[in-house]
Amino acid sequence: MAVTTTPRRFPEGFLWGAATAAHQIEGSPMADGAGPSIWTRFAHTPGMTVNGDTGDVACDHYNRWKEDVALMASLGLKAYRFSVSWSRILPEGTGRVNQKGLDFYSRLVDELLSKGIEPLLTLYHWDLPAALDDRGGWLNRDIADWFAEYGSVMYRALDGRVKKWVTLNEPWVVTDGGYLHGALAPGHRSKYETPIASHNLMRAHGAAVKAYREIGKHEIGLVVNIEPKYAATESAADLAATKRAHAYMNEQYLDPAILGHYPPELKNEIFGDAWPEWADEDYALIKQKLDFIGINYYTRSVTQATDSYPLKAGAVRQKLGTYTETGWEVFPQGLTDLLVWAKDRYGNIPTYITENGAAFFDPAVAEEGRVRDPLRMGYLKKHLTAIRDAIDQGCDIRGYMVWSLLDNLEWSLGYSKRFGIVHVNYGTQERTPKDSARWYSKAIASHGASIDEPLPY
Ligand code: PNW
Repeated sequence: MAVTTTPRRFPEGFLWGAATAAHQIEGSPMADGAGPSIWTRFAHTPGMTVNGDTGDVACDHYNRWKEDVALMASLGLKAYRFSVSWSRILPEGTGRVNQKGLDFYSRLVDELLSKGIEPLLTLYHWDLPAALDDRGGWLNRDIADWFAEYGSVMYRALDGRVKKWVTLNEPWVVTDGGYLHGALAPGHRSKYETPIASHNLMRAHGAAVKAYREIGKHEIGLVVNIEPKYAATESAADLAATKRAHAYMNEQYLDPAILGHYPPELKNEIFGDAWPEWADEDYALIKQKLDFIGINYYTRSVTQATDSYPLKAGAVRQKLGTYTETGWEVFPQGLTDLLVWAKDRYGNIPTYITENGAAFFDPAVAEEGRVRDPLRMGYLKKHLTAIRDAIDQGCDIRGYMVWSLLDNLEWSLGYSKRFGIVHVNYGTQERTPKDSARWYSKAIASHGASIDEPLPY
């Protein structure tokens, strides 16, 4: 007798998309009256990026937005996550609005909608107006008001056409990279500044959500990067280090935004006397109802106690692991684990995977106009399967955005790392969908059913 099994499914209306960020793809950072951002300034500071790469041209998306939307439509994308460059809209960060900057995003959104692609708009993906950095940037408490002002300009211009808004992308990376280790703009290295920048990011997030409730009618959320931490050994030292690393990276931002307090490890075990006492009204501002959370997932960490500063924890490389070109272990099970963890801790808030993907060395574009990228195809297949496993365990997952639509500027690493499902020739700006893009198109068209088929090679 034939046994019939119910195929496991992605939910109705699941949003299949791809993600990018302004500084990484747009180019023309000073066009049409825009002001400089900290990334324009940082990349033009000698020694800060690999090969001195800047975002002056990037993928020239500022001029090629229309053909890029046509490309998304040809791949069958249902959603596109992008970010707005704050200093195109408010060249000084606050005050005067630059209409030409707004027009660029307005045209982009109209074009997406005309092709049936839902826009997900991120207000802050790391490119702070340089004029605000000159006034202290994320260290100045006034930034909560500046950010709410900028958000309000965007809501008034685009709410209704845009129905899914994101305040911040990855506050952990902003502070750990920008204020603690200095590898990202604005390039500071201070244990004392880091908690202040983190706290002001969260106050700005809260203020922007609050402003949205007065102006907007749709949905707004926060995007964080989560990297599940697994203890390297069962030793008390490694278990404690794992707990610290988890609190620092995974709970530091979602806890105050959703639960209204910081994990105690931040003060007691990590920052010590560098951790300020915050007023109750700050916590009230930070904790706003979120319509959804976005999670960016790339890898896990197997954690051990080290003498690193100030976390005293580090990752152990896995002898049998597979690593991408950014040195990140491929570990799909971590995505299922973290989604189940987030459901249990934060109460199954609607969740989007707002980034997931991998940098691999791709062969050059072959003569037939193909790029064979089996490693990336395998990465996507395994991670989509991991998401479906989480859905089967009751997680409310609403969509998936692959990072990234295009090969692009990987921040301080420049153009050396390629995350795109579409290859970009930086000499000619020609776009060539890689085999992973073809594979992903098929997954979208089959509503996820084809991810169970064996890979073509
Ligand atoms: C994300 N980490 O950054 C960003 O949102 C993207 O702009 C970026 O291009 C992409 O991932 C790939 O790097 C991250 O160290 C940077 O855990 C670092 C980490 C996580 C995410």
